[in-house]
Amino acid sequence: MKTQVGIIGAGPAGLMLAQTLRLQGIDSVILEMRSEEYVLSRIRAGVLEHPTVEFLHEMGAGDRLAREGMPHEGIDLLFRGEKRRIDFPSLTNGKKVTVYGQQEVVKDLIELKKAFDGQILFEATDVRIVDPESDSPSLSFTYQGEQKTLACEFVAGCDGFHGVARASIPESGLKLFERVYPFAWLGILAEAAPAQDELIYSRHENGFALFSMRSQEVTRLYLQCDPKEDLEHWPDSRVWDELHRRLEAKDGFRVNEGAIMRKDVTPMRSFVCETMRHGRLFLAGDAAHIVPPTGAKGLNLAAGDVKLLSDAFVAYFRSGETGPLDGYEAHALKRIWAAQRFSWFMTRLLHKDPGANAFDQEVQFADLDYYTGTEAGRRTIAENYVGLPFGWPGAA
Ligand code: RFL
Ligand code: PHB
Repeated sequence: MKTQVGIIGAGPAGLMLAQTLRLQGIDSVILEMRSEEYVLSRIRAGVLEHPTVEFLHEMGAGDRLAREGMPHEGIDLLFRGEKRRIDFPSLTNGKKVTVYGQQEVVKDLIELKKAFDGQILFEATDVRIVDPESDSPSLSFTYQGEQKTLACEFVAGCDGFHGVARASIPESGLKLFERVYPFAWLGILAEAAPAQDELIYSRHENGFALFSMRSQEVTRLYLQCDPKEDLEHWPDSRVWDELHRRLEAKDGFRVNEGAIMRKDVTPMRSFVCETMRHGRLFLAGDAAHIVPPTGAKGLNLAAGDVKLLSDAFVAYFRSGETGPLDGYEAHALKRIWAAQRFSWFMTRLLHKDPGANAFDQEVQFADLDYYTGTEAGRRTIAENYVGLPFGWPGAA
């Protein structure tokens, strides 16, 4: 087997890369260790930035998104019982975000890949990157019980935080940065109509809570909890009590209850691997960086990486230019660090830090007052939330 770009991982990063490359006539094969059903049922992100939505349209994956995605023109920050709204269009020259589940993006992209060349091998296991430093790297793997080799010109490691791509770069060459937070999110998906049409981020005495949604019938909710939280201690009744408590607002807002379809705990971490290239291996998406979900940036950062990387591959395959590939890492890191900063900032602004003293807490409330009570503050949040332009800062 042979291809121009061998892609590891059929998450948003790998699928978007395959699609953008295909539109430019560049051939790719995706190796995914999980089954198609598993990949399609993974519930994760929900908020697409303005540049991500444009990018999905450009790559021909925008039809269902345009029909079913829910445009959002603002968010509420709730603290001390009061909701303070951040209005995106008036603060960002008309931009907004779209709520559309990550699994829907993945589904649309899998359908496109299957329709055009069918080159996604699900349940491809034991993937190993062979000779990434050479001009002819390859991927060895097991597929349907047989050992296979895929010869590639380049390898794209789009295999998420726990994948093999980053792990196959020699440790001595890795430049890593990390922060682990002393809390996690307990998330639920409920069969309940969203009680209002915009998201609410709440800073409550008992901890952070987030009200979000997936459709007119499904609400997505999160509660700050301990990273080692045992879901056994969270029967549905306790989850609802705590959500009502943390999301109570003076305007009478109340979450609608419904059957809980899923309950999970997500740890919170900030992580950057600045080494995004090793020979002919390039990392994109969660394989190179993780953000805490408070800024809704993970999937959107993956999209930004893919835009730069696909443009760089196109320049190489069209005219043999290597400059954009050489510049990929440095350029991508600018937007990655900007999103890291915003995700860290939103996390700190909205969570109850178990290590904070009374002084720290008052400073946090002063911050909340400033960022919601002044136009400069609101603009900072709005501009980052709707998404800095791809190619940041060059494209700003
Ligand atoms: P993914 O989605 O993890 O996909 C990686 C794929 O690679 C496969 N894989 C392998 N395949 C072959 N061989 C191996 N050795 C392999 N190892 C792994 C995996 O099976 C998988 O299919 O990474 P990608 O594509 O970089 O996409 C990143 C996003 O998934 C992630 O950043 C977001 O989900 C983060 N995130 C959010 N991002 C947003 O932009 N907005 C949000 O609102 C948002 N909310 C969230 C989130 C993530 C969450 N969790 C569960 C971590 C909310 C939550 C709760
Ligand atoms: C979600 O709907 O899953 C969601 C929304 C906003 C976030 C994180 C997750 O910041």
